[in-house]
Amino acid sequence: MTDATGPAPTGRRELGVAVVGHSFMGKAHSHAWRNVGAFFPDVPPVRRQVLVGRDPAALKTAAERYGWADTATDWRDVLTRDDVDIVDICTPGHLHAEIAQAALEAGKHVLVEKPLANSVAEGEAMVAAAEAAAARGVRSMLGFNYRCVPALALARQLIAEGQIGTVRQVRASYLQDWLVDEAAPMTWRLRRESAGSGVLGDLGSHVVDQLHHLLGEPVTTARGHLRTFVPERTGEGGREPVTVDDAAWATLETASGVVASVEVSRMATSRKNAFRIEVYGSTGSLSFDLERLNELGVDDRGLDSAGGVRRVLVTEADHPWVAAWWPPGHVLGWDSTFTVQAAELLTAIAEERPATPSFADGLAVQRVLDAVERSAAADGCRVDV
Ligand code: SOE
Repeated sequence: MTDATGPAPTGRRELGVAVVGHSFMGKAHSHAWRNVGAFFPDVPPVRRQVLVGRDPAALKTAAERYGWADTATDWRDVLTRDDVDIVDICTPGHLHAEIAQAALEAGKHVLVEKPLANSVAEGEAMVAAAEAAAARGVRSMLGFNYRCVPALALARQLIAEGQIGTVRQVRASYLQDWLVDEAAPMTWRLRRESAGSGVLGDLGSHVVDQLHHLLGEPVTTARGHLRTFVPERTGEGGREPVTVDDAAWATLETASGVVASVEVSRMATSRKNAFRIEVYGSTGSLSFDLERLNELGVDDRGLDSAGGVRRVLVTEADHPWVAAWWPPGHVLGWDSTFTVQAAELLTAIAEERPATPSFADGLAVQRVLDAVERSAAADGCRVDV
């Protein structure tokens, strides 16, 4: 039972989930809500209660395929339902702020897909709503799911332990090619009013969050360059201008002086989901490739060693979250990150504590993306975040 004062103590009570949206991320999150109890039996049990979508026919098909008990065509309907405790927002970015604030006000725990919002101002309002709701025991979390990759969690541990010395520079890229064909149709992701930005917010948000998470400190300055290679595409109503970036480049600096070169693109022919990050320290380095997500390249034997980079298969029981899955060597998939993410939120709810990444973590990323756009608009000059 949720009311304006906040949710009833959860303990082991079954929690009802509503997911808003049933496209790519709605499918990934449905998969996670279906499986989380099997791999993380200590979290509160969940019931896939309501799937929300606008098109009744497509919604019915998705609810049946993904195993949802009920459907709704208006997200507002789930906010008054006592059988819904968690609202999981998998919509285009322009709806994140309105739905999240209303759900938090209604006493629902909220998970929202990245990026947090389409602007810093929207993000600030969401953080204020999350902080007010937290005072009533209502939890909120942002879907930077790559924090749930065991290899990246291990990288964060190794950096924090000083295993590669003082970090000086980072190379990071997130390259896809699903827009390289000029005949690829218009989508909401290519309209500023629905997506807020292009690849910068879609993939660049993951890169910036990983910089914050791995390094444990904020990005403070940015130099940026944006490019739209295909200026118009064909939508349902004919030709339309593309009003967001197809590719983005940035040079970022952190509070301690680390310099990161970042490149994100949806036009990188042959790259499918190539999120790669390399961290270079004073005595070693780490390297990761999402298309080989169970592996971490590690050189931690110091400068006097000719050892070089070794391939660590991050599937041992003592590696982050791996014990919940399979024996060593039985590798995980991209989808596992969403199941771990769901478990992290459910654990925070049960333990009555904040969940991470928080909306504030998302706003920190939003501020960096905004700085990149401000720099790009000023011919790439260095700007403060
Ligand atoms: C989620 O893991 C994700 O990175 C999305 O955020 C991207 O939009 C998608 O292209 C790949 O998967």
